[in-house]
Amino acid sequence: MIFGRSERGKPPVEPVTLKILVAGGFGVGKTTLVGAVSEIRPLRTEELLTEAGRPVDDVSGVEGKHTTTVAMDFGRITLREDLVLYLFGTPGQERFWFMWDELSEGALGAVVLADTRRLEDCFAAVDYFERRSIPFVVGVNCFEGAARYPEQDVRQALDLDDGVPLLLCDARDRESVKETLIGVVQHAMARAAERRQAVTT
Ligand SMILES: Nc1nc2c(ncn2[C@@H]2O[C@H](COP(=O)(O)OP(=O)(O)OP(=O)(O)O)[C@@H](O)[C@H]2O)c(=O)[nH]1
Ligand SMILES: [Mg+2]
Repeated sequence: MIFGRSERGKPPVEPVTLKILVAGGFGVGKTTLVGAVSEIRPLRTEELLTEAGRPVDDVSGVEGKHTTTVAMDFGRITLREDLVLYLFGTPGQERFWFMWDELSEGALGAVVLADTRRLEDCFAAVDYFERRSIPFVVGVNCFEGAARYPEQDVRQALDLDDGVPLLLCDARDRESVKETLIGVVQHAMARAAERRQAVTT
């Protein structure tokens, strides 16, 4: 006999779905991060990096990189049976940044991935979310061979507000990425609660 979902004891739960952006500079590991946690085959829009793009596409530090995201990455992860995240990875190269406004529509929050070898590449992403008051955390993607700096130094270099969480992560590791995403959700929820309180007091 086939049992319907509701007959197996628990009533089906309609999950809350939240939209999270994964942003940061060129080649910092955004596509890798979405691919590491997505439970569906991630939608990717990769194009080959070409010889013609060499002067503008700085691959130093990620010499093994042959493709780049031209529109977005899309993935999904169920954090709890009642909480599903839709992940939107942004294109890293500045010439595709016109996509960001579209992608950030309705987003709960964002992860700005940073590579400590090229921190300046994520300044623009930090600025972008600060200006629009979109809650974000900074995820320092720990590439092998990259020097580890004290948290305070990284915060200072990025000129981060004290309230912005800085988390270490490995974009290739599912558990590590999951923790970072939980960090975004918690931070965004806390920010929303603060705002509600500010309105009612
Ligand atoms: N060693 C190491 N390599 C990584 C890590 N994360 C990503 N990579 C590699 O770095 C390269 C860049 O990763 P992508 O995920 O394509 O970066 P991206 O941010 O999506 O790049 P764009 O879309 O072009 O901006 C790939 O070759 C990855 O295999 C990491 O944590 N450690
Ligand atoms: Mg990408």
